[in-house]
Amino acid sequence: MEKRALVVRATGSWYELICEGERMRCRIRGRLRLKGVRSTSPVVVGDTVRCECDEKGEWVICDVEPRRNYIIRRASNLSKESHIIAANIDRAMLVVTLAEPVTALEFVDRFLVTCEAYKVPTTILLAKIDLMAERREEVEAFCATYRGAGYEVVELSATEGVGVERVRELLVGKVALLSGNSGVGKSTLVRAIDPSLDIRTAEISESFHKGRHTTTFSTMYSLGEGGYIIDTPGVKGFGLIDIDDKELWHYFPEMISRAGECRFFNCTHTHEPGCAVVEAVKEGEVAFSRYESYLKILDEDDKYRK
Ligand SMILES: Nc1nc2c(ncn2[C@@H]2O[C@H](COP(=O)(O)OP(=O)(O)O)[C@@H](O)[C@H]2O)c(=O)[nH]1
Ligand SMILES: [Mg+2]
Ligand SMILES: [Zn+2]
Repeated sequence: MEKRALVVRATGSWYELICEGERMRCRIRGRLRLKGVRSTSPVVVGDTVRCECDEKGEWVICDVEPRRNYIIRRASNLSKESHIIAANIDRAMLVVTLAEPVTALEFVDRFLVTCEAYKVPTTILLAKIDLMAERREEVEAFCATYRGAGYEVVELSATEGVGVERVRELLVGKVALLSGNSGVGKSTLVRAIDPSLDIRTAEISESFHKGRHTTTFSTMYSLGEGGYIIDTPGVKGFGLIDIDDKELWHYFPEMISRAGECRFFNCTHTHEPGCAVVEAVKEGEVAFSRYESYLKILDEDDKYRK
């Protein structure tokens, strides 16, 4: 007998699935493991898998259905090993904080580039907004940068209930990936959205695995109002993979909308005369921090290849 199931937790050694409304735990068939070339795990959260009952009466994952999309990161800048964070995602939600902790803008931009490259619509959640009451200019500047680039930015305070309703709306009937550095408030947000979720269990096993080579596995929660949210552990260095230097600017929406005006059709928006992107940066229409991230990513990828 065979069953189709949704992977809601993947630790590398065991997998938790939802199959016909019921949860089950299972392992992966040995041979399948080998197919996960260059990826730390062949089965990830969000995958639809097929399982079979083995001789011992235990369910094993025997096949993974093709993925609609996925979010991937390189284990580190110099590593060739990649790690798929989650698959079959309708929307990514990037949780960013300007205080406690400070999220680096370069990290935000790298994450957004990855989402653009994999065609995953992304919403930015500017969290712990309650801590920013006296720093409104910074909040406004951040919102202007990313709204100007074409992203929705939701001001959020999970502890005071600000913006939570908008997040809930975005989640209905969808599979959403919640990402962001450790400590920005992802788990607190999940609890605010659906207080009935028992995410303590997950947190305990998460910390249990700390210190191991891969502490990065995600968990998918099924929400009371329909829809799923994937809580990822802190994503630190967010390496980009498979993106060609020549294509990088295609993943900055505000560059796309201006590149048509560049003098050269193959403009890289770095040194060329008559570059409409550089002009827009000078005019303050494209945020300098975004352009800076673009240059940094180009530069770093060069070093990586040499
Ligand atoms: N001031 C404030 N603190 C928050 C908010 N959301 C979470 N926190 C605190 O930030 C810390 C990290 O939260 P947590 O949800 O564990 O972050 P995670 O690592 O992203 O899952 C905890 O001490 C939370 O109480 C918020 O909206 N405002
Ligand atoms: Mg957490
Ligand atoms: Zn240009």
